Amino acid sequence: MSELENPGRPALLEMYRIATLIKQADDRFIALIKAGLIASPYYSPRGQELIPAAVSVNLRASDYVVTMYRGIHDQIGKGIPLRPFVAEFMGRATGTCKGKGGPMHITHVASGLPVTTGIVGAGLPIANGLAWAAQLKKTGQVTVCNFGDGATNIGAFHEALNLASLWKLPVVFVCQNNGYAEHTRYDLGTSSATIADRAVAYGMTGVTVDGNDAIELWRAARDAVGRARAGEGPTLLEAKTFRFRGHLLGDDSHYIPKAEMAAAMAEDPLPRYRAWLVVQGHASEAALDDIEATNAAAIEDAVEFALASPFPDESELTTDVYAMEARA
Ligand SMILES: Cc1ncc(C[n+]2csc(CCOP(=O)(O)OP(=O)(O)O)c2C)c(N)n1
Repeated sequence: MSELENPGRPALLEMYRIATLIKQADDRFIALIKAGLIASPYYSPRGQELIPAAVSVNLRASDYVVTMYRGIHDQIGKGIPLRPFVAEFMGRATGTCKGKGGPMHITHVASGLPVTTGIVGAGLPIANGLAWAAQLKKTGQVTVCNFGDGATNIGAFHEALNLASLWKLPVVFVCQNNGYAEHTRYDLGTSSATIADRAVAYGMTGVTVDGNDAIELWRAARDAVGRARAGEGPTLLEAKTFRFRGHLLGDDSHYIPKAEMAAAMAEDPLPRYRAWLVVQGHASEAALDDIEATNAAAIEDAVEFALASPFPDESELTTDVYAMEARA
């Protein structure tokens, strides 16, 4: 963990709270899927928790976050309320989209989460739209757009970066580079040595950081959000990380060399961050245990709420689906 300027104790502990809440929710969701209580493909963000934790402590409630199918970490990081969030994940009528969006389309505008998309790279032009609206309305809002390394080979990525740079849009493009796009290793699908290198072509700041280092992440996010907020335009922030549970649940990661997997596991960001907080005197083991116990209680409350909630009624099938109806 880097020893440079750090965010101070409240933000350090808030990052721990968010990162562990993500890990605990991920463990719980997997248990529920295995128990047959959730019927959905599941894309675990395990290993990537520190990224949204460090980004979100630099955001305001009114800022936007755009994410994708591997997105529960970004959604929890932005502060989506757990009850409607888990209910949506389980397809219940009390969910953020009345149970009709499901895990691929978690949307909660009040928390600043207007878009979750299953289409790789599709979030970037949408993030530009949100950022452009904020720029025109002079609201001071910043939009953070999360995606993987594979998304940077999609045309929309390049179009979005070009426009965002040209118009100095208040957007931070966060590439969570976990080394694989589905089953394709980074260097078999991507021509540039780093994702941040790609920023050069668009005249914007590009930064690569260790996605396992909370302080390095926090500092890079603070600078990028600050630039966007000050009207200095977008940043491409690449956080190098690793996904511990394969592309989606059930993937045995056979395409990842065993030594690479073992090395990544040894760098698990959460125990590293916990140990650092204790050694540096920012928190006691007991204080960190308390944070995790509070998280566990909040998750259980949300799961119970969701399980007790009904599925949407068949009569609701086309409600909120068509634009004409939404206008009526
Ligand atoms: C436009 C499009 N092409 C292909 C897919 C199928 N697909 C789903 S996830 C994925 C891999 C994306 O990898 P990356 O962007 O690195 O994100 P990660 O899953 O590693 O977080 C692909 C190819 C898709 N959903 N959308």
